[in-house]
Amino acid sequence: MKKVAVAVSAAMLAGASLAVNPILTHKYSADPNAFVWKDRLYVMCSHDLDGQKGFDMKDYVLLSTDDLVNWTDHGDVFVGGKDVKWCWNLYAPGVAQRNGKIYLYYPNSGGPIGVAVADRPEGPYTDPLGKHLIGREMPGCDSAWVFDPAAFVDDDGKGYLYFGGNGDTMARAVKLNDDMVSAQFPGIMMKASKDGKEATGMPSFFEASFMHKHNGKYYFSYSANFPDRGASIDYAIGDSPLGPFEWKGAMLPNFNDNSWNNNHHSVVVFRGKNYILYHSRLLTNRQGHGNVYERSVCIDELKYNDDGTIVQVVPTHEGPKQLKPLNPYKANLSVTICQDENVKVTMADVKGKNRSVVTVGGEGAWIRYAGFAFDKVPASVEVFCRAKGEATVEICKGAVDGPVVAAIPLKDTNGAFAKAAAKATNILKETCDLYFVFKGAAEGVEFAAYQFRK
Ligand code: FUB
Repeated sequence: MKKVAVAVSAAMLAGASLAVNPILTHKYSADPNAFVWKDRLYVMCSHDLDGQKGFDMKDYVLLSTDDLVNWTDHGDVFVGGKDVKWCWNLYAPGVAQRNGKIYLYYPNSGGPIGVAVADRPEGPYTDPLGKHLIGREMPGCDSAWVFDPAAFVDDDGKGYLYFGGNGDTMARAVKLNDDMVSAQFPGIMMKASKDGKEATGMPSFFEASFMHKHNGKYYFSYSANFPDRGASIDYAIGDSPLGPFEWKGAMLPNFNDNSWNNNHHSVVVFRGKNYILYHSRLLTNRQGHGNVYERSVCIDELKYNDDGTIVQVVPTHEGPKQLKPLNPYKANLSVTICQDENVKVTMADVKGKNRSVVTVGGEGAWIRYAGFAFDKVPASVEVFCRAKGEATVEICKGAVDGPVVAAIPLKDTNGAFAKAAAKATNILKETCDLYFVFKGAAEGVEFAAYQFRK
């Protein structure tokens, strides 16, 4: 990704340091499908390519967090043409889990829809059918766009797949069989009544179907169309996964940071609170690109009124509060990041394991890790890197030009990942953010992990 034009200095931090939206700043991401796996929040996202001029996405990027502020970039976990042979233009994904397996539903652009299976969100994924699961030719699946799959497994274990696009009568659902890789036909048209009138379709339905359950009620949400509703995320409430539904209006109206362009969302409960994930054009706009095809995923809290309707979401730059601090004394992955500049996340062989690591773009690149709790004054800190020349990892407190906590010299590591360490200073028993700033011949340095020592 091109360098962010904005440098974070101590003077700027008063406002900027609090902002954790968008949740990923070294690549563009869109169409977030959030789910909880083993008490960790995961988000499978479309991966908008730098500078793309249309929706040309080739893979999905997987993020996860346990504190809502530092997000692990697991890399591009599902690649069109590689993990699935017949699909190469990956639009919005949908994820379900059942019997300890992950089911990933994906469209090839505007359709058809396939399914892939894995033992964990990071994959590897296999394509059990070798062809699509849902196509326009299948009974009741004649939506204009057979895309934007959203999977939902009800409390009774029954699975559903929602999809479709481009018209009030184009939202569809199929029941999934227990194997999650076959479905029951015909597909069913999703309908909601509006203003007391009989339901003939989903009012102003455009794309981005999603289903969630709250207090025994079913919430079907979707992006409404531009002419009627300005691509707001609207919703309808019903008593069963297939309706009947009553239209309730916008849960996430469109907004300026999104350049009033398309949106796509999901809703998730994590550690007792409700969240909405959606995309915006905040990062590309901040970078001065203003490219509507470079989207970025954001998260905010979602609240309900007493009558079960949703309090309209006002997108924030701050995002939710950090749920728990980072532990500086454990081995932390370099790719669990709050914000960064001029770095990439790439795959590398680290001690025999194929893992995502940070690759530094050049001198001055930095990574912010938010909210460490130092319960004791640290004596030293070590990083695990692969380097080719002489560089320094400068760790600064609170800002890229904040007090220097450590300056760790890196030397040529002869093609392998190796430890480098330095004395730690300037840290008390305190909670603070740390910036890892790369100096010297830092371009190409691969950074895997770090750990403070007491
Ligand atoms: O990301 C490509 C398409 O844009 C998605 O499939 C739609 O929902 C919209 O977000």
